[in-house]
Amino acid sequence: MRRVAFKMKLFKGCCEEYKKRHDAIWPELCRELKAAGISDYSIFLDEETLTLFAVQKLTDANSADSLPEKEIMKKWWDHMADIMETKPDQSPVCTELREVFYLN
Ligand code: RM4
Repeated sequence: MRRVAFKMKLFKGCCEEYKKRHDAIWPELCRELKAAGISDYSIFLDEETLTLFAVQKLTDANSADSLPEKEIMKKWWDHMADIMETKPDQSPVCTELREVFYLN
């Protein structure tokens, strides 16, 4: 098991909408994320900079790399593309972050 963290960026004026959409996240998408070996997945928002900070656990045998090919994942990214920075394929612009401290 390893933990990864990354950041994404929200568009101005979309904080409440982002929270609302995640409060209503599709159960099928959650199942797909978990099946890919993701757990303990949190996304925090810095309302000052609109930076989304995500942290999650990945199993050693995770298949998170295959998520971009899943229909439900593509559908979710399309659904979110109007409120956050995305790449041409609609997936969010994600920047992986380096861990500099951990207290277990
Ligand atoms: C985010 C973004 C991520 C996804 C989560 C559930 O807004 O789309 O890629 O993993 O939602």
